[in-house]
Amino acid sequence: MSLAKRSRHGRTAGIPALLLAVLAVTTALAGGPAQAAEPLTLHELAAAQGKYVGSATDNPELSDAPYAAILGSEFGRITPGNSMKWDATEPQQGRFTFERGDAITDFARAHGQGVRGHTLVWHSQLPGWVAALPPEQVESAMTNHIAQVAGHYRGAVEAWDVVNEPFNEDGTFRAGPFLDAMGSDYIATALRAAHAADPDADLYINDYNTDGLGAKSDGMYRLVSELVAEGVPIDGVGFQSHLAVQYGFPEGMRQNLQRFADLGLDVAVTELDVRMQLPADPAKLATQAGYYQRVFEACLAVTRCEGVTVWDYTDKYSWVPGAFPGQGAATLYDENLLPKPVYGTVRTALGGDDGGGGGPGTLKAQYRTQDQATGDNQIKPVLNLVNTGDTPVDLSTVTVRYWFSGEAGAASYTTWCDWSPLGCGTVTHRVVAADTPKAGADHHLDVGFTGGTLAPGAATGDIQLRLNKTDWSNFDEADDYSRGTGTSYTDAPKIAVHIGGALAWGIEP
Ligand code: G2I
Repeated sequence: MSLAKRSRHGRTAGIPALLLAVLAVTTALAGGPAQAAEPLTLHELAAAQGKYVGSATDNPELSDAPYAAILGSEFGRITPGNSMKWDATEPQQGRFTFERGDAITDFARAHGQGVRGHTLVWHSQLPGWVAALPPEQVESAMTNHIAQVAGHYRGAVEAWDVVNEPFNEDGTFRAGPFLDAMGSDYIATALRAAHAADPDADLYINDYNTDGLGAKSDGMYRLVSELVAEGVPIDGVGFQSHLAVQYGFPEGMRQNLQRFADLGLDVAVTELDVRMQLPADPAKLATQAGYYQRVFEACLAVTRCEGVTVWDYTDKYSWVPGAFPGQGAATLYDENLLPKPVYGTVRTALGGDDGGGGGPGTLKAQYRTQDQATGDNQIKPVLNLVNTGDTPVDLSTVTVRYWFSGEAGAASYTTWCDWSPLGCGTVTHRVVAADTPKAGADHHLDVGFTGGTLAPGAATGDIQLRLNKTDWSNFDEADDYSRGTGTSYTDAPKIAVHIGGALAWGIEP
């Protein structure tokens, strides 16, 4: 909607970030201090193009300080994952509780963020008393709920998911107390009640599996076309975008968003994540990165697309493993709150660098073996690091992990650098025991550098490493997580590279 409306929350307007970007460029042109500018955040990158990047969150997570720091800095809008739902706000008829939702709006205000209110009318997380009402009382219960909740958050919420998930997969209306009592008119009634309670909020209908063209999104299209024609107050349509690598990318997502925009409505991606069957592997992660990229590109390509919200930004708090046992790895940050390579993909899709000045995704590890003996008393990995980014990487911020199993014998190790064009004096090496030992990975060789810079496109060349147990007992390398058999260099996704503590390459065991 209008910029004037949006400027209620400073961070959601595009202008400050644009200015910031201009200032950063100006400083560089003026030959200012060599110190690298702070990379723009995801939200700042998006805001420079008139969009927002948001994240879902929830009350228990806000007491996790490192989590909250990233939530507050990297994202421009937040959505309460649970605390504004009916069961949270009106657990008993007429008794309203706003403490948890207020904690979310307080957090947003303190961090200059907007809030997507979620959600006023939904068949799920609905307290039992609603379904138990006689049909003739459902409408007044619904309009009262909306008046109280949207009224309470008036001025604090940018946009409301007024009606959530009203459709079946075939595009017909989903059954529930509201449809049963009022027919599909409940949707218009809910929108009118929300408009009366908060005339400034953008009012959305939100659903999943409507992201691409198909029967379900056709149902949504028919509904909102009628609402617009009838003058019902509706501002936008939300596309949840809970995707999975095993189900393919929604067909025609950009065209789908555009046809709703062409009705004169805003659109938004409201709950993006891309799950996969665990364990993750390079092929699944590549598919996932492609899906994230295409979703962001679709939003950027549609002028009326307001922004993209991820359904929490870290695997630490993703809903996926709880709802789909065996699946996960669906978000941008790992369980240790480190940005994953897909974070860099999203940055690039938003027109930024992939993490900036040593950020994620700028180094890759290659590996070759010169050790065909898997049962002797030494392990001899040869590594090559390549700078795939467009900024120099300070090697003193880089660490590399090669995982192996120690087997029986001494628990202490000796490590060696046999040769490197960097000079073995600049290469540090030690063996670290895993906190959580895994098969083939109860230890790793940890490699670092005392200094040096790797220019864009440059490679370190051979780093020839060797380790043994102090009792010189044998290894069985055949099952070692990071070991490969190739004698010439290939990309090594099972060797991890961290830059400044953030995972830049590889998959941990
Ligand atoms: O299911 C994913 C999302 C699909 N679209 C609508 C969203 O509202 C929905 O969000 C999720 C929350 O992220 C979960 O956190 O909605 C789930 C329930 O439908 C939420 O899960 C529930 C658990 O099922 C409960 O056991 C738990 O008590 O979260 C509750 C609060 O943590």
